[in-house]
Amino acid sequence: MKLKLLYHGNCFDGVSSAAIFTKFYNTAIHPGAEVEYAPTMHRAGNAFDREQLDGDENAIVDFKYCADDRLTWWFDHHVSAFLSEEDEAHFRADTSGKKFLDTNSASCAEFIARVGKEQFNFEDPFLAELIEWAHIIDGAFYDSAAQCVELRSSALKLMQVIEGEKDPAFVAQIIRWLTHRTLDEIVESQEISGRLEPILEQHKHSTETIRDRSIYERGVVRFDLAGTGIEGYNKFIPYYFFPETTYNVSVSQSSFRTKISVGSNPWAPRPRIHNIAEICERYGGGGHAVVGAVSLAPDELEKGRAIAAEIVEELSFED
Ligand SMILES: [Mn+2]
Repeated sequence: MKLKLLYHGNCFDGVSSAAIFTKFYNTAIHPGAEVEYAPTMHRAGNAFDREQLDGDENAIVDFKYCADDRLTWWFDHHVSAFLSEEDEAHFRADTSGKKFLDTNSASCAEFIARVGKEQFNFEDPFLAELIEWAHIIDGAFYDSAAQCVELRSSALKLMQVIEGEKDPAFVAQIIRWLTHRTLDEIVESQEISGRLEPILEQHKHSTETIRDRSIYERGVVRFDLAGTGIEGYNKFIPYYFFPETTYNVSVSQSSFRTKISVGSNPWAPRPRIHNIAEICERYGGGGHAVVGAVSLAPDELEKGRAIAAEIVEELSFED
């Protein structure tokens, strides 16, 4: 008996959901089943390699629905859970009682735990710590910028490893550990601490570089990372050094694009008044009300800098 479990790859909630579903399945549904894991990622056009649905039972957690009769279990909480109206109709017509969607759930992990308890009489107090952290991380319910930048908690450290790990076999190992080891025990293990060291070193380097290059004026922090080799960074760093800021605007450059990133501080003393998605859309970019980006060709650095300067001007307060 083999369960194939597809989970949202490189995502703390996806991995947590896989661990919680594993324990649920092995306790309440099919004790002794062998579980095989596969990560799944957002791709343009179609989301699935359907050949992956090769278990005796197949489950997807924290990811889009797949309208395939081989899919036996499904849990998701994303608003964009369906690739098409046909997929949604396929889900609505399902009578198995094993496919679940709740777009109001902050994390898929807590959703699986809730359904397990309410409909299958499954409850495991050991999973409470993991469920709580999936809720904080996937719902972005952080206490402070310091919590996200200093990365003191084991959950946030493990999140860094999960988000950057390229070997699915190692992530499968993390999922199995999460079913019976605490987050502290996992992060203290040799396998994780060895992987964590270079990640934390890189994080420290980008934190210091952003601190040194940032300029704060009239409610906006701006910085330019072109030429530093830094392509991505923890989006809370500007708010850690400039808690008074409402917005941040940055320019970065990689081999495949020049990027203008625009964000807003969740803890700002002066609340955000602009819709950042709307501003980015004007320059061909997009995003959400609170965070957005514009991507240009890699050699359009000067154009990117000019756009960033215009956005900074628009976001700046009068004083
Ligand atoms: Mn999720």
